[in-house]
Amino acid sequence: MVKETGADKVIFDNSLRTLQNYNLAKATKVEIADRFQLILEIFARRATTTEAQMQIQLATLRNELKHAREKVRLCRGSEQPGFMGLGVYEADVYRDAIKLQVQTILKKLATIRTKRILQRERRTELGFLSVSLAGYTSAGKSTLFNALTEAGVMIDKSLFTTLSTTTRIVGFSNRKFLLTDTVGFIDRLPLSLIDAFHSTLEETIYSDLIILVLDLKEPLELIEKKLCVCKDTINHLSADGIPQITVLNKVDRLSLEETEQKFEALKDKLQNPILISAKKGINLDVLKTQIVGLLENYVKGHFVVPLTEEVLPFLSWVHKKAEVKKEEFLCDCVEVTFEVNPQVAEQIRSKVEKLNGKYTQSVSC
Ligand SMILES: Nc1nc2c(ncn2[C@@H]2O[C@H](COP(=O)(O)OP(=O)(O)O)[C@@H](O)[C@H]2O)c(=O)[nH]1
Ligand SMILES: [Mg+2]
Repeated sequence: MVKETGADKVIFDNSLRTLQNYNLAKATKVEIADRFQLILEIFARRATTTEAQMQIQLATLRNELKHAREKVRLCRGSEQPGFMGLGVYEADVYRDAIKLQVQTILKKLATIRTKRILQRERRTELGFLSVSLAGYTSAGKSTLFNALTEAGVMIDKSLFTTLSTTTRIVGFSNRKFLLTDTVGFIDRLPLSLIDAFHSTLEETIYSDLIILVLDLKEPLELIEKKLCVCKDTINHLSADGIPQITVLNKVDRLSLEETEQKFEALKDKLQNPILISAKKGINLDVLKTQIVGLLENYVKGHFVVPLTEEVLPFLSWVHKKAEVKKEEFLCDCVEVTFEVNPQVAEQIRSKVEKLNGKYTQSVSC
C-alpha cells in the first residue's frame, strides 16, 4: 500500500511496540506512528499555553523512556526512519538524559500551576464573551462551528492575531462573541495522555458558555457514557459552574419517533437540551437564541470605592472573577466597570458596600 499510494507515513490505530515499529519502518521505509503518537501530534498542534505544551512534552518523554532501552539497541547501525542518530548513545546514558528532562519539566509545571491564572486575560483583553464547543470527536463540533460562523461578521484580522484558527468572532442578534472549536474527546484515550488532554482542553473550555455536542444517532448507552465522561472532565477542570447548552446533533438521521424516545430518556440529565442538525441547519435559530439568552444573563456592574489599603486585594479579586471593562484611578477613589454573572455580581456588591463604596448595576450587557 505504501508503494501504491506513495504514502510517506503509516499510522496504526492501535499501539505498537518498539520492535514492531522498527520492523514496519524497515519493511516500508517510511515513518511509522501509532495511535498514541497521532493523538500527541493533534494535541501538540492545538496547545497554545505553555502548560499544555509542557504536558505534551512530558507525555512524549515518558513514552520515549518506556521504549528507550530497546530503541537504542535497535538503532545501532540502523537507517530506519524514526530510529536514526541514537546509535551513539549507551542505553543508560540516553535514559538518564530523558529522566533529567522529565524532572525539569515537572518542576516547571509545578511553578506554572501555583500561579496559574485561568485563560481569562485573553478574552478580557479582547472584550468579548466566549463560547466553546465540547464533545467527543465526530459528534459534529466542527460542522456546527462552521454553520454558526458562516454568517460571521468581518472583523479587522490584525486585532486577533493571538487567536488560533479554531476561534472566530461570530455575531447574531447584535451580539458578538468568540466561538472556539475544541480538540474534542477521543475514544480510547491512552491513560498517560489524560493530563496532556486536560491542559489542551482547559484553555478552550474555560469560557462564558459551553456548548456540549452529542451525536444522537449513536446508541443510547453510548450517548450516556460519553455524556458522563464529558461531565466528569468539565467538573475536573472546575468548569462546572459555567452555563451549558447540550446540543443533540444529527436529528436528520433519526426518525421522529426515535428522536422523541431518545430525547425523553436523556432530557433530565441535560442542561438546556436542543435537538439540531448542524449539517442540515435544523433548529440553528433556536440554538442561536438560546446562546444569546444565556450570555445575556450577564450583568453589567459599576462601582466607585474610596482608595484604602484593602482596595488593591479587592481589585485583583475582581479582575479574577469578572471581566473588567474599565478601571480608572482617580485621586482618592477608583472607578470600575465590569461584566459578570449575577452570583458574582452579588458578591462584588456586598464587598463594595463593606468598603463604603457605591455600586450600580444594569440587568444585561
Ligand atoms: N447527518 C448528519 N451528519 C452530520 C451532522 N453534523 C455533523 N455530521 C457529520 O459527522 C461527521 C463528524 O463531524 P465533525 O463536525 O467533523 O465532528 P467533530 O469531530 O465533533 O468536529 C462529519 O462527517 C459530518 O459531516 C448532522 O447534523 N447530520
Ligand atoms: Mg472537529
